[in-house]
Amino acid sequence: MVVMTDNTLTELERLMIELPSWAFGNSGTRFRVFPTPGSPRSIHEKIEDAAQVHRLTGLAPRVALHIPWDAVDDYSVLQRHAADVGMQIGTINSNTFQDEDYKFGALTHEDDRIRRKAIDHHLACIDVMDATGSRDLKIWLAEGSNYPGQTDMRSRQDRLADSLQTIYDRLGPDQRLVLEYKFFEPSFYHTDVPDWGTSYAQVAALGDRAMVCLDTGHHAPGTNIEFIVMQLLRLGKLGSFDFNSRFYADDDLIVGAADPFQLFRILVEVVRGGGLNNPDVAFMLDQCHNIENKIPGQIRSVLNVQEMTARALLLDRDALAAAQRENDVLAANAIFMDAFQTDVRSALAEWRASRGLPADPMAAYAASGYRDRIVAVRAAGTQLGWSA
Ligand code: RM4
Ligand code: MN
Repeated sequence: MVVMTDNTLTELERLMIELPSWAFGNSGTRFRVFPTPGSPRSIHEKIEDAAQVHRLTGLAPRVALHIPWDAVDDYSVLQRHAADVGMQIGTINSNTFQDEDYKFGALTHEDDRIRRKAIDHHLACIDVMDATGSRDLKIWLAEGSNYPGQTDMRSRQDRLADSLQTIYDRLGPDQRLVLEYKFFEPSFYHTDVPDWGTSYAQVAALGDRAMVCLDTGHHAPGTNIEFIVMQLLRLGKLGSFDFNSRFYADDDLIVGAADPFQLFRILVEVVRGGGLNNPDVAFMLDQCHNIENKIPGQIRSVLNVQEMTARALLLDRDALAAAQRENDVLAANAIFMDAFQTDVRSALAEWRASRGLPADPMAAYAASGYRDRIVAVRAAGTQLGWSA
């Protein structure tokens, strides 16, 4: 039986993970979207589903919106609805990847009219943030090119810098911009923000309230993601995580499912770099549950983050530092692996029960009857899809 120290429990108590609204809607691959019975028909229902995840885990009081997918006429009504079910509205995500005009770019587009339209969309997202009290504007750009010679990569960086500056200048004093990178897709040859270095260069030019968003699924296979985490924390520019897992490309699978050891290594660097429970570093999920049920899929993900955080906190850092100083390669590695291989599940179950939460949130969800209710109540009407 693992004994958690008071310090570990205090850290776990403060852990907060933001849920993506789009994880609750139907999603799929480019081949097929399989609808899940009971999927939400409105952003209100997505927030109600997110509230179930929080109710059963105590870990996820915020839900991120994607605009225009989650656009409503009155955001104060939406905010009240969220508060009524115990939730807050978190990060606002812009979307410049589904409009016909953006075929050849948005914030990098050669045509000033289209580039201005994309900038204005971001300014409208900041209006939403003002209304919801959200702090972060998250920008992920689908721009790039498919063939060598197709476009001038250099001038696109210059236009991107100019566009981001206009957006950044509109932010309020307590608001931030986080720029997410992704190495490929939908563009297959070059991408305008493909890596942390490009994101860092762009946000560093803007100022203190512009940071990098690291989506764990957005790297080439074999990338040492924990090194990037270390470096961005060292530079004070890690603004947020989009957690998910992947086997091949941007699979958006349950966090920790594909490579639990990688999740552990990332969280070890987060703890090492002061990024845990640090308001400057938002923990978010970015996932699509294509074949599994969405609410338990999100429950499983937040529990996996909690479990790996607990294991990272168990790492004996003093012993590790001593072994590192001695260049005792095998001892250092053994200390590291000991923490990873510690089973914290029953300790966390007990701890949950002691706080009035279900010891087993997955079982509690299955027993709650919530799924049967939404399947019945939402049988009529149109379910929301990933791109609704
Ligand atoms: C993108 C990116 C963004 C997310 C969309 C849905 O790949 O990861 O964070 O908003 O997907
Ligand atoms: Mn993402």
